[in-house]
Amino acid sequence: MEQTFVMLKPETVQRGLAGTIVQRIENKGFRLVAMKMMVIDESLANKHYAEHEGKDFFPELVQHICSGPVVAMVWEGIGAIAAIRSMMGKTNPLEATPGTIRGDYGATMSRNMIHGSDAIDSARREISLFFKDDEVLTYNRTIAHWI
Ligand code: IDP
Ligand code: MG
Repeated sequence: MEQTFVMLKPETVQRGLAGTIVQRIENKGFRLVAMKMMVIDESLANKHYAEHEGKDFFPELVQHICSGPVVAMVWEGIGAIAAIRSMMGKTNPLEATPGTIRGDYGATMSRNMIHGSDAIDSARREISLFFKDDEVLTYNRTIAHWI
């Protein structure tokens, strides 16, 4: 069982697509174990995107992710990290396959709708940046064995 950090970026909230995208991940069968709306401050944005510090797009990236409410979530399931990355599609929405989230709803790199952790280590790191331990829930669903 894996946990992954997923964030719906400000453009997704502004465009009224948050529910649609949450629905897609729910429909796939993954379990939502934490969720909150928040406005990210610059310090958290810098930490979250630390691997991109120094790149030319970094200042715009940080400025944008702090520009309005986001939806931060933890999703759980077998192979959840890679599977949700696959559902997201390529970073550049113009290259993302139709049927993926970015392929269906995005048009530019800087407004590509969704963030998802790319590995076990980054998932752990990102979850702990955004959520306290007791905000990530443990519960069973009776339909689990049908998924
Ligand atoms: P990912 O979100 O698919 O993991 P990363 O390479 O980790 O992609 O980049 C983080 C975010 O930074 C991307 O989702 C995108 O919004 C933005 N980004 C990445 N590369 C560029 C770029 O070349 N120009 C503008 N924005 C970029
Ligand atoms: Mg990334």
